[in-house]
Amino acid sequence: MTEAEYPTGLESWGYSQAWHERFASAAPEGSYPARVVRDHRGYFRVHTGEGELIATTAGRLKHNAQHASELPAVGDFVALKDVSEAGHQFGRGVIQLVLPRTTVFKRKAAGHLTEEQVVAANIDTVFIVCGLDSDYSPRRVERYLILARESGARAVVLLNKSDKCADTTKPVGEVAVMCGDSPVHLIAAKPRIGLEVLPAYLGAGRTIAFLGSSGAGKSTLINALLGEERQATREVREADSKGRHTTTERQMFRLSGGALAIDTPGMRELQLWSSAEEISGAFADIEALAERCRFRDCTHQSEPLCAVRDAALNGALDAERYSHFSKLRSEATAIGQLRDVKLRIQKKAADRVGSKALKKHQLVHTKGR
Ligand SMILES: Nc1nc2c(ncn2[C@@H]2O[C@H](COP(=O)(O)OP(=O)(O)OP(=O)(O)O)[C@@H](O)[C@H]2O)c(=O)[nH]1
Ligand SMILES: [Mg+2]
Ligand SMILES: [Zn+2]
Repeated sequence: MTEAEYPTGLESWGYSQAWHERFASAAPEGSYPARVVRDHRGYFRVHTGEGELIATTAGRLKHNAQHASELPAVGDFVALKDVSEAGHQFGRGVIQLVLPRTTVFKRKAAGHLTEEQVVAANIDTVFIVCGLDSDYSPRRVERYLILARESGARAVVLLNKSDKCADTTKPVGEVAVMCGDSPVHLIAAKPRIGLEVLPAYLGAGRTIAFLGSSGAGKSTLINALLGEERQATREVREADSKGRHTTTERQMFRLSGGALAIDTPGMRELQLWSSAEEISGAFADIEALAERCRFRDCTHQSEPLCAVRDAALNGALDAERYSHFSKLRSEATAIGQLRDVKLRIQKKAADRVGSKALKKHQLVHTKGR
């Protein structure tokens, strides 16, 4: 327990009495609260409410982490030890502890089979940004929506570059179907069309994150909200509208209205980190159809008397939506199996360590006698 003073300045970075209580009940003596505002891969920038420090992660925190996802990420509130030395341009801190997150957007780490990666933490609203140029992909929006739902944050889809799209009714309709009760807005960040819908999400102290593929216009949006060109942006490729991975680090900005906005690099891979059940939950229309399947645990692939497959065959269910559902579900099943294998391996290792410790303990005892 620490009797830390309430850091008033940190409120402008989203801190609150509730966070202070979490901090006070968990933080080590002599540490103080801060928020991670930039991930430099390997080290961080944190804001203490009074200023920014460069921070590293305490060895003990790294050592005790079971998963990479327990390590600090942009948006996290942390307990920090100040190790600044006189004469250095920047203050230095060591992150002792990550406070329990209220929401967290995760994905399966690119290239890793079973490691999850935190994209942003403690966010109120996830903006899924999708360009309506030739990079438009409703299937990608769907993947983002699934991850956003699991994050605990509210998801909002921003269909950007409306100025590049002659007929917006088709994409808006398509995305609205999969969105359920998540709002969809049609905007154009560069010519600043439709941006008047955004302030409703940007109250003081609220945290929002912009996610989406490279070139979708996330940094352009951040600049529009900041009212200045703080983030670099770059033309997309002529041929296929793909972005050039201009933003390379996750970073949080304070907007003039007091909201905190996180810009993220476009993701090359967006693999799911969900169970098959979570996937099904995201496809409400398919769930409804599934009630008429012959088997309760029907996977809607090859079982007889499957209402979902029948609907896809006779056109009542969009065939493309059915095939996307099947693909995501089998991906999720595979990940679920890998996750189980990993858990079994971890448990075995823990048991081994446990029995070693027991032996050592017994040894000490026999010696002591
Ligand atoms: N026509 C048009 N172009 C836009 C719009 N929004 C963004 N762009 C352009 O799209 C290109 C890519 O925008 P960025 O903001 O760099 O994209 P990003 O999502 O930040 O991309 P990464 O940082 O690579 O992930 C830039 O040339 C922008 O000027 C828009 O509404 N209309
Ligand atoms: Mg960018
Ligand atoms: Zn079925």
